[in-house]
Amino acid sequence: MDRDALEETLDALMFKHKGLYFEAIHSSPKLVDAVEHMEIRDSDVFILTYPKSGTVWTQQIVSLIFNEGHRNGTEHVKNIVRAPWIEYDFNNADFKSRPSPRLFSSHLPYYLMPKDMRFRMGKIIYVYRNPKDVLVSFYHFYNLIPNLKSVMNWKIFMERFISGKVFGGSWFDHVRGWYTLKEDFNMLFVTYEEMKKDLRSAVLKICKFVGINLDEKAIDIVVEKATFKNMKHDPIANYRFLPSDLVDHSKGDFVRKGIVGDWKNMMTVAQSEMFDKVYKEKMGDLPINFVWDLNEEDAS
Ligand code: PPS
Repeated sequence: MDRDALEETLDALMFKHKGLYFEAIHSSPKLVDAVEHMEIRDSDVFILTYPKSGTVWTQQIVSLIFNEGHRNGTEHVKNIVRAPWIEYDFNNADFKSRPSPRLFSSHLPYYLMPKDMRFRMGKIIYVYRNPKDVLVSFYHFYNLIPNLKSVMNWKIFMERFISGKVFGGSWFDHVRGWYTLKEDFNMLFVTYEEMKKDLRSAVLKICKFVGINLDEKAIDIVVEKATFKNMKHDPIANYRFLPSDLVDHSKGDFVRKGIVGDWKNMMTVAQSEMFDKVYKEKMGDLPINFVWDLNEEDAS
C-alpha cells in the first residue's frame, strides 16, 4: 500500500471533532458533546490518560482499591464496566443510575471534560508516560487492528503521532493542556515510570488521593493483581471480549511488553534525535521531567 492509501485507511478509522481525533466505531460527535453536560458528583473518580500511557493498568489498580469483590476474586466484571469511558460507548452504560463512588475513564483533553469539573468537583488521576514509549506502544496497538498489520508503516505512523493525527490527538497538547490547567481541577499526577519503578508506592499514593484506607494485606493484593505478569494473562485487561473484526487477537496482546525504554528497540538514532528536537520545541518550557529509561534514570 502506498502512503496515500495508508493515510486514507488510517483517516477512515477516525473522526475529527472540536480539534481532536476520535476512534469512530465507539464514539460520535454527539457523545463527545454530551460529556460537557454530564453531572458530576464529588465522589467521582476519573482515570485520565493520553492513549497508551497506562490506562488499563490504572483501571485495574483503582478498581482493585475500590472493590473488595475485585480483590478477593468474587467479581469478574470487565474494566470497561467498572470504569466506563465517558467519550466512548462500549456497553451502553447508564451513568446516572450508578451508585457512588463512580469510576470513569477518559482520554479527553481538559477542554472537553464535564464543565463542573472546572470547579474542582470529582477527582482526576492523570497518568502520563514518556512519549517515545507511548508512540511505540501506539504503533503496536494499531497493528492489532485487522487489515492494518500488513500495511502499517513505522515512519508514517511516527509522523502522524507527532502531528496528532491519531486517536486522542496530539500527545504534546494533551499533556501540556492538563499540566497547565492542573490548578483548576482536583488532580493527582502519576507517571507510568513511577508505577513501574515502585508499584506499591504508586498504589499508596492513589489510595491517599481517593481517601481510601486499605490494610497491608489488601494493599498486597492490589499490587499483586496489578503486576504486569498477572495482567498479561488476564483476558479482561487484554480486551479479549472485543470481536475479532475490531481487534485481531492473534496478532498480539493489548498488555504487550510493559517496559520503560522500549522506544530504543524501534527508533533509529536519527529518529530519536528528531523526536527530542520536537519535544524540546513543544514541551521544553514546562517543568516536567520524564524517565526515558529505568536504567538511566535520566530526566531531561
Ligand atoms: S489504551 O488503549 O489507551 O487504553 O492503552 P493503555 O492501557 O493506556 O496502555 C497500554 C500500555 O500499558 C501497558 N500495561 C502495563 N505495563 C506495565 N504493567 C502493567 N500491569 C500493565 N498493564 C498494561 C501495556 O502493556 C501497554 O504498553 P506496551 O508498551 O505496549 O507494552
